Amino acid sequence: SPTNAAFYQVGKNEKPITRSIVNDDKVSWDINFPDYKPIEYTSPIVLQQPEWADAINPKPDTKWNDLDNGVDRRSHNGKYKIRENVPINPCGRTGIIGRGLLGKWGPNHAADPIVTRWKMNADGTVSQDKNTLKPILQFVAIQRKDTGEWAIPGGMCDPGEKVSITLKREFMEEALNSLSMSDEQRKQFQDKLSNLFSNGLEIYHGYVDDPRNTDNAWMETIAFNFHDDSGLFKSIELNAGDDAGHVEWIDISSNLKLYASHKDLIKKVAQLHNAHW
Ligand code: RP5
Ligand code: MG
Ligand code: MG
Repeated sequence: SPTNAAFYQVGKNEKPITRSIVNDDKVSWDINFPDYKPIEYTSPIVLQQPEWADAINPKPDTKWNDLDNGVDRRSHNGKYKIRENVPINPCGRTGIIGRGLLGKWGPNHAADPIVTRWKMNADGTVSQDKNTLKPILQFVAIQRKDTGEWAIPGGMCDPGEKVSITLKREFMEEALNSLSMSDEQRKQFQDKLSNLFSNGLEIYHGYVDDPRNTDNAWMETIAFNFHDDSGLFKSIELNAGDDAGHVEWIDISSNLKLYASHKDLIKKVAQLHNAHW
C-alpha cells in the first residue's frame, strides 16, 4: 500500500508537509471517500524544472503509458489511469497531490543493486546464525543523506539508460564514490565489477512504497541481486558518495530497518540463498 506517513520531509531543506490522513481501509480508489482532501505539494526544487523534472503542468501531448521521447512513462504494474491529464497512482491514495519531490508525473523509474556475500569467520568458514543455524548473508548498504535511513544503493534511471547500466552506475556512485574518481580509476573499477554485474538475478520489478510517492507521481524499481562468491571485495574498499553518507556491509536478518520497501527486497534475497533471516 502507498506510504501513509503523516509527515513528509525528505531532504533537509524541505519544509515538513503533513499528508492528509488516509487510513488503510481508504487507500484503494475503489472505496468511496467523499471527505478525502489531499494536500497539494510539489517541491520548489521540482518547480524550478531541473532537467530531470517534467513541466509544471503535464504537456497535453504527453504519451502516458508509453515511451515518450526517451522518457519511459510505462508502469511495471500495467496501465495506469489518467484523470484531467494527470496520472493516478495505481496503488491508491497517499494524502498528497502534485509531485512532491519526484520529477516525473506518473512512474519514476529506479534500479536497486543488491550486492551480497556470505559472512565469513576468521577460520574461513561461513558464519552461521546461532538460532536458525543458517548461513548469514551480508549486503552493501548505504545510509541515505535525505532521511538518514539505511538503504540499498539504488537510484533513478536516466532517460534511455539500460537498467544494467543504472544498477552498476548507482552502485559505483553511492558505494564506491565513483563521482570523485578520475576517468581512468572509474574504468578500472568498472572492469573489476564487470563479472559480478553481468551475473545478476532479478529479484523484483514494480511499484515501491517510497516516502516520496503521491497520488500523481510514484517510484517503481527493478532490483537485482549480484552475489559475490569470489572474495572480490577483499580488494575493493567501500566508500560512500553522492546521496550516500555512509556505506557498510550489513548482516541480513529480519531485524533490519530499511528505507521504503527495501526490507521486502532484502528478504527475497535471503530466501533466494536460503540464508538466515
Ligand atoms: C527507492 O528510491 C528505490 O527503491 C531506490 O532505491 C530509490 C531511488 O531514489 P534515489 O536513491 O535516487 O533518491 O524507492
Ligand atoms: Mg544515486
Ligand atoms: Mg540513491
